[in-house]
Amino acid sequence: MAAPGENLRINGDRLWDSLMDMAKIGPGVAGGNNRQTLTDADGEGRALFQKWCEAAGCTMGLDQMGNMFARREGTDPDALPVYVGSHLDTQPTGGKYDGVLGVLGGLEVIRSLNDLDIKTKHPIVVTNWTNEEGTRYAPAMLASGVFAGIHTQDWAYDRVDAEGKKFGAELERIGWKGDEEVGARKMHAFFELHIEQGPILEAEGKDIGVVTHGQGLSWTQITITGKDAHTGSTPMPMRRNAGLGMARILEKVDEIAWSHKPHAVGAAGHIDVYPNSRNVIPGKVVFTVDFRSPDLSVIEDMEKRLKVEAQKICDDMELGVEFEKVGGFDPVEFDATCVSAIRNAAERLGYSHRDIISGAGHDACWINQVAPTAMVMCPCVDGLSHNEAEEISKDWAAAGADVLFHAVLETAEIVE
Ligand code: HGY
Ligand code: MN
Ligand code: MN
Repeated sequence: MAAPGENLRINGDRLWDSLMDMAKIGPGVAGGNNRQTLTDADGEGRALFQKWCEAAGCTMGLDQMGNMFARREGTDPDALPVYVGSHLDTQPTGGKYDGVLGVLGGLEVIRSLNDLDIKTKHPIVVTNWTNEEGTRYAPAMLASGVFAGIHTQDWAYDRVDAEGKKFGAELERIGWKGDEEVGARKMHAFFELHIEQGPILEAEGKDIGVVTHGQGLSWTQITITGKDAHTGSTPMPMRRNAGLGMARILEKVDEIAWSHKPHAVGAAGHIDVYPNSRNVIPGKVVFTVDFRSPDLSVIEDMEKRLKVEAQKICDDMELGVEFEKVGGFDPVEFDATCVSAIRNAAERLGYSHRDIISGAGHDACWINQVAPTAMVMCPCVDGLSHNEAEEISKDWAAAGADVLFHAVLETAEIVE
């Protein structure tokens, strides 16, 4: 199969302008974004993405989880399409590039093919996956998980946010619930461009990360019950302080992750304290422990030790404790042929690159179960992400999109 010529490049200025225009929708308070899934801002971002795709000559498909599919026809309508995409939803204090670079990088591939009047045998489909972040509705990668048959659609529709609003109702409310059956689409391959969200590429001066694997993830929600009481008049021996129990457990979470250095990680990002009043001893806390590692046996060991240690701490403190697994996926190995297409593209284009394991979870981790899948990463400043100060350079964005362009072209087969 003919490889694309090394001079074939995307339009970096146009990609950057689109990133900046999308960033205006659902702005944060510190220069980033708060465009959480199924909010009105999410709906606005979807509408802008659809407008751009239609202006680029694509037809838009929409499935029952709100996943969007912008299709550019190939010369062989029966050939399975090459999919390319990521997510437009953001964290509450998110950056402008997490997910968005992958969706608009895919759109830039289409725009560049149009500019260059290149035809491909396989159709190409740019995808926006609903609720990748898993903030408002756990778990992360929810809609790509339904697409890959990991979760049922009914279970996904019943997920509730902190205000008790159901996923299915909110998807309907913003007007982005489609008719297509989720997962009915078959793919020739799937590629996802994403910022690294870690420090390795920048530290090593590499333009491109060739993602060979994704580390696994485990989310355990823990509910501790003690007794609300007055912080002033309740003697220390009488207290059943759920907040203190959580603090001791979080110390153990850190200890457990460090015991598997250098790769394992652990923390709790979601913490709800009840009644969360300055002069009431917390009678209840609910928090989610996030453990990750490239090694499944390490994840299983961390989950097991967490339960044993948390149960012991709560028993000693006469606190109640419940555990619920609210998210997780095993470590992922991406498709060797797709990974080679990305590595070859970086070589051909003269970009410095290195193989890398993704520290964050991505929709590609689930799609990898139903189609040949790989990812390409670009560096981000100080490795910072899930922070409004998330930043990349225009050159990094263009290099990542160039590599995506070549990998997609090689897989979709240029028709001379
Ligand atoms: O949690 C993750 O790794 C992803 O950012 N949703
Ligand atoms: Mn992401
Ligand atoms: Mn993210």
